[in-house]
Amino acid sequence: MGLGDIADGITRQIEWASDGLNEALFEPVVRLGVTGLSRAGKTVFITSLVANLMDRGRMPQLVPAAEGRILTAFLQPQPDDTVPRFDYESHLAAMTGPRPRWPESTRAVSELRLSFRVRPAGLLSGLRSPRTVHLDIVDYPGEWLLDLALLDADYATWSAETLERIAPRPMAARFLERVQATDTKANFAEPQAKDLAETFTAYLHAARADGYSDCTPGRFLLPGEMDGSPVLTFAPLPNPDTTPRRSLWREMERRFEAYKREVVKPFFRDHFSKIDRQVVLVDVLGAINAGPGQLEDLRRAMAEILSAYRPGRNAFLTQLFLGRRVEKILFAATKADHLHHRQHPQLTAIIEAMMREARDRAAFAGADTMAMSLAALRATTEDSIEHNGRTLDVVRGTLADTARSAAFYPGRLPDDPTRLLAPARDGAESWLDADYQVMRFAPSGAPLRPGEGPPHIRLDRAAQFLIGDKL
Ligand SMILES: Nc1nc2c(ncn2[C@@H]2O[C@H](COP(=O)(O)OP(=O)(O)OP(=O)(O)O)[C@@H](O)[C@H]2O)c(=O)[nH]1
Ligand SMILES: [Mg+2]
Repeated sequence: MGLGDIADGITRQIEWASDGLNEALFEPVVRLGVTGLSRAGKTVFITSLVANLMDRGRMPQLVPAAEGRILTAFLQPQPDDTVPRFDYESHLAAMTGPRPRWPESTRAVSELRLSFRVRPAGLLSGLRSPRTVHLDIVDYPGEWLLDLALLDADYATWSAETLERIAPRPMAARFLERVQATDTKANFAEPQAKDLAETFTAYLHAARADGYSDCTPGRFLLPGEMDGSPVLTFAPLPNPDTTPRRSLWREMERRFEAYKREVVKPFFRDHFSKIDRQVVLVDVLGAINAGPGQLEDLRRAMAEILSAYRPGRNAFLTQLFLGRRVEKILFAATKADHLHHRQHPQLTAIIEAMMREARDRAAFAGADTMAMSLAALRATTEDSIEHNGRTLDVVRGTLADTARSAAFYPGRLPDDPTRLLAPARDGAESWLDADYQVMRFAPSGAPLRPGEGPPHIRLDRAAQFLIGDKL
């Protein structure tokens, strides 16, 4: 044994000793950020993760569970008294009950604390008593996430970019006509502002229904109690050469700034500033199915959101993340149960390529990142069928709309992700090589077995990456 080894051994023991002291004083809290646009799969992910952490029979890849060191996992009152509790029981009952269905789209923020009693790992583990670790998770409507990108923009820039981007979209025609007919230098009048905001909101709803991701301001889609208030009564307008006082443009600009200050900042300050681990859920398959325009839109929206994690990008955000950094970021393509597992590597390659830009920036900020494909709640089984003399790898499930059982082949994803991402970037109108489809399957409804959570794909590997080292 060399001198180095001895010294190493000593410092490690000292670290252990001081760890023990800290743990006696504090119960460590891991705050997991579950990030994703609307319909990405956040609520399903949180519900299934919690269920599978409480009953760990389907979590072999979560090392502390496999080692039998998690003694119990139980729900506790959440730490923030003013935030509603995540309705875990209702969501789980909806998905695993006798008439299985997916949870409703989320309309407000909620929070959950899951606490673990764990036996420490390592040589001295027998000498140390079990410790408590808390996992805090927040759920929120995905629409609100996009607003993170607004913090960087002033009204003139946001307006110009938005008007340019939506110009080719048919559902924007009515709003753009209104804009054409508007004199932005004229004196401000509330009915005109209201009309513009309503027409713009109608466009946002139509765009989202058509699979577009970039639908800001997010609260226009889900206003809640702010409905009709001035912070939600503005719209993008072209930049006039002069902006007289009391003009429509000036007041719209003021409201845009108020929206950022009164709506966007408080949300991110309250819910994003303390995050240590982050999972970014992306419905890649849904976007591929919607078309090249929607895939490119999704890529760009995610890149914008994630660039918020780059230090120095914006004074407010730098302040927000100051002194803390997200240590691990997992990029996950959700709903992978729509594909036979033979196609999962291709799906993973696509999300990896899509997130490259964002991932490099996060890596720059020192985070450990990983990409994978998963299904938080597996709704299908795999099969192979003969079709026109070929064997097709299909998935089987119950269709959500008709309750009929169906075998389904979604199309073959290319081995090289640029086969999809390049035409999307270049503005292609449809996919050349293949036709992609996504079916909406209902949750399977098979009763949960004792000691097991709902079926999933790779949720245990996701959990190991995100929190395995903390347990
Ligand atoms: N097959 C399958 N479908 C899923 C899975 N996860 C989510 N889905 C589908 O995606 C839809 C949206 O999932 P949610 O978890 O509600 O999405 P969200 O991110 O919470 O959406 P918002 O609340 O609108 O922000 C569900 O209603 C399901 O149809 C999955 O693991 N497998
Ligand atoms: Mg939700």
